[in-house]
Amino acid sequence: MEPTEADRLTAFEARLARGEKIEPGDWMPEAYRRQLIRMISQHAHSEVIGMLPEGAWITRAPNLRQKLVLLAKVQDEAGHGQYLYHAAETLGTTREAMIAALLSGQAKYASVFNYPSLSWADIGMIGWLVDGAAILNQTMLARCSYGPYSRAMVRICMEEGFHKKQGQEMIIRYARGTPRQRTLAQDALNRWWWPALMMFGPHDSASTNSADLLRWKIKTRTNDELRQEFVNELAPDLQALGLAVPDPALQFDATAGNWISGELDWDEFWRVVKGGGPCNAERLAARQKAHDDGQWVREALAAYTARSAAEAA
Ligand code: FAQ
Repeated sequence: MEPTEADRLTAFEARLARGEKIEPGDWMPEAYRRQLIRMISQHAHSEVIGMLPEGAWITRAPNLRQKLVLLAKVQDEAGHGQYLYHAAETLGTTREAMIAALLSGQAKYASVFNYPSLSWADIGMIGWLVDGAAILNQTMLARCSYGPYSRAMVRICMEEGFHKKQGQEMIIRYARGTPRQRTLAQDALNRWWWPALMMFGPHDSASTNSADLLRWKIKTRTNDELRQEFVNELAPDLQALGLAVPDPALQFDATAGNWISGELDWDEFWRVVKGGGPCNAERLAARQKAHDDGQWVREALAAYTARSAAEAA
């Protein structure tokens, strides 16, 4: 007798409980597939849009070494986008559909990339805070139940580790540097601290997807748990450098061993997520231009593929 949907779901959940990875050809609930496509494609878009705030500084790097480091970092983000689009394609969606959703403004991407990078110190702060936040989240995702996503995360996390170190190294140097460098580092911290905390998403109580994601071991930790770990790691390190975390309410709860933040500005978060941030329009326009400029490459590739297939027939 053919297994029913209920039998399949039970067998699927038993696999998850045993810690098995789900692979592309395996049976999976439609909601699991939809959640993964949503999350992996948003993640891919974030990597690609995330190239823009830093890419803007490649031509203004203060010396050749710094330019090489930044070039390598931005190029890594493009690679991360590639792995992730491929991982999403294993679930039955297409690159074209995902890009169309991004360019039409229908798909989301990380809110943090809708803020401008105003000084060279921002490059360091993005590396330390934004890559640092991404690593915490992605180390969790490297253990997620979907094989292609978890394997992509392993390599991505290694590269993000290098990105975080380059940012941390720069900020430590600036914090111990000239008064002008200290001011630049503090100003960058003031502007990137809250957007970095927002990367972890809304509070658990407002997180519409977490219940499904936790049930299916796509996420294994909640938005608030990861955000707390981030604040616990960053607040003392920044303060040790003499930098002030721009949160007057920040305090250490010795009983719980946690640094407790003030409340995030959730109106701002949702405004940016919904397209109303300082750079949303600029970011999408830049992606649209890159897409249009690449049209001839896609056409040439399609023509080459068609000719190769005709010759082989
Ligand atoms: N920005 O129900 P939840 C990087 C949306 S990669 C925009 O809690 P979920 C590398 C969410 O989509 C950074 N939208 O959502 C780099 C949902 O809307 P939907 C990206 C957000 O999925 C570094 C709604 O709000 N990383 O930085 C955000 O359970 C430097 C309700 O939220 C990933 O994408 C946000 N911050 O948790 C590159 C990791 N937060 O879709 C260049 C994978 C929430 O229902 C330079 N993703 N929303 O319409 C995840 O881990 C999760 O999707 C979360 C959100 C944690 C982002």
